[in-house]
Amino acid sequence: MATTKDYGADSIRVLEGLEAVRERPGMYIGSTSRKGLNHLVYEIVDNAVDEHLAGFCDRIEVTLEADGSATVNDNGRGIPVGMHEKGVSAERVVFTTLHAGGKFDSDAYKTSGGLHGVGSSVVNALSTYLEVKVSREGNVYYDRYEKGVPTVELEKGLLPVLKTTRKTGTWVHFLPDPDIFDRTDFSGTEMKSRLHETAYLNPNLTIIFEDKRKEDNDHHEYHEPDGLIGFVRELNESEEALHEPIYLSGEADGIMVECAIQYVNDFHENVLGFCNNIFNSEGGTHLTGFKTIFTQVMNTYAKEIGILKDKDPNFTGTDIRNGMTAIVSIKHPDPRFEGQTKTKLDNPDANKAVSSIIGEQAVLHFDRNLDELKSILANAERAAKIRKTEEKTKTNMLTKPKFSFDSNGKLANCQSRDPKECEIFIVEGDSAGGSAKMARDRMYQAIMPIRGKILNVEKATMDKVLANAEIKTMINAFGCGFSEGYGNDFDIEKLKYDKIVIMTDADVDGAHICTLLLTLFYRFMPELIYEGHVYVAMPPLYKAIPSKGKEEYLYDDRALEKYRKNHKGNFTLQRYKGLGEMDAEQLWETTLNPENRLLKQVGIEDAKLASHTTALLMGNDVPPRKAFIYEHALNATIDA
Ligand code: 1YM
Repeated sequence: MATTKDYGADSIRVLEGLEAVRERPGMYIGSTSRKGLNHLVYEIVDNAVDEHLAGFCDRIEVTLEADGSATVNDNGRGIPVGMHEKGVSAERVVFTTLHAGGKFDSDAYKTSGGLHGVGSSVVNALSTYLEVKVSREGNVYYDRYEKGVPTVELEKGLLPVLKTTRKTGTWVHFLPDPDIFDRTDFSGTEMKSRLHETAYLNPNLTIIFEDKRKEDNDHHEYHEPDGLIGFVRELNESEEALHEPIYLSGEADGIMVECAIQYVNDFHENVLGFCNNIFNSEGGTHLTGFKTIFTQVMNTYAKEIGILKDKDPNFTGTDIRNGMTAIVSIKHPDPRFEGQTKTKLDNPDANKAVSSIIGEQAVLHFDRNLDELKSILANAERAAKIRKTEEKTKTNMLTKPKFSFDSNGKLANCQSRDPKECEIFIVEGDSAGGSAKMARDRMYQAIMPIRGKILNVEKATMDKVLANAEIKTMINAFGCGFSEGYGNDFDIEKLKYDKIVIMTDADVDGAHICTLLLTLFYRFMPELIYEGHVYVAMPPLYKAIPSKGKEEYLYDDRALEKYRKNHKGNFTLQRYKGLGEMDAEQLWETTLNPENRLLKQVGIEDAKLASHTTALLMGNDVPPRKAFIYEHALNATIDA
């Protein structure tokens, strides 16, 4: 096929648009880390899901090819290939124009994609090559691009035909551009989780995932006819459920509202919000509406049944949601998001619609299911009791003199008081802690050694958590308090360190301590993670000492492999078992010095995975925990 020729003024403008994507990829896909890489696939999948929502597609295949490329295939109508007003095939417009065509932006429910239909052209711009086959009107049409630039010559603006077919659908195949991404190996684990989630949110859709990069192909078929009910069941699979999941749904003001609820015999709440199939990690108006109306309905029942007397104060929202797992999913024709990360829904009418549908449907449901109602209210009563006791504990704690972290001798603080430049290292073990104290830049780096395992916060109650000396010291050192269901005293503005760095050994115990710390932050100080303050230090695994030339620290097995390949001549390999094996100088050089060290930023956007994992991690099995740490570390972005 011939290569690109003259595309006229319009196309030049188009290409300039895609150039902007290549210049600032983060603006379009969030980041160029592995997370951003996976996003490329989700963008294409989301278009296929839109086609499903439009009622024309019930099967999507996602394949991670052995050579690092990816293929997404659907059985919808096929992207339109006819002449667009711009003088080329509509397909070309879709793949080369940012915000492709206002026409589909405004169509109700054509909004499953997180980036509102801009997806195809963004993926195209960030791919070394991208190929499209559209099966439509009896033909298979073909197009191809390199870094967003078409390489197929059109005949009177129209696409070449490869062959005839009776089928319809769209096939997109692309290779992410290594010039753009930090790494180009998709995370299969994360992708499977997201595709499974999409299947739960779209009960009539089947998604087939295949990973051909592995020796024995990883093959999964996701079809979840029970939808949100199945989703809630999965979230609660390792818990003791108090009743069958409750499903409520309806439509108000053009907004579709769906919700599944199930209580478990545990004390935390897990309420997740989705808008147009996209997870909203920071919640938003749909969740506010849900929480407010549900609290109101349950308090009304509590008074009606006599669990609360007229003079009693109402249960708080957190009392009511004690042990609740819920998913609220809405379809909104024009979703708006708040904040930088665009993960908090902002439409006021979403609050109203959810409130109206859930208010009405919950009453219809509980009027007919009194036993369920009673067990949920009994749960709320228990929570209220605990809350009252804990409020007392907290008051007592606050009236006692504040413990100072200087006096308990643990924290070696830094001299600077400018949070923007300060870092705190939480170091496993007294010996590594001692070396770190000597090695650090005491102007900016604070060291807090922790001994062995901290308390398992997932299972412990609030007063135990607060009574734990190491946790107390940590909360005190960070300076912003802590939040939990029972009141929110956390203030990120008061954080005294820009970076909180977990520094544990690269072994199972280290992984365990790291997990416990992440759980503590996730449960009681989630903003630390959301705002990107939490990091995991990656000390080197090896030191290569060549017979001639400079010694080199190697941070993982990949680095070792590379060193082996590139290094000519003999070298001795020293393997580090733990931080304690390094002297102060080595520790500075490898792990503390911002010039050389490798830090991985911890992120929790995918709270489904996180909340799932937190529960999973706190089981008695060590292997899943270890897997989590490794997966987390791999997904994290490197802070160079
Ligand atoms: C593997 C990726 O993109 N499928 C897909 C996309 C479209 C349609 C069907 C489609 C939409 C419409 C009409 C419409 C898109 N079309 C457009 C545009 N799969 C994938 N399947 N006919 C077909 O929205 O009216 C953009 S996406 F703009 F050309 F209509």
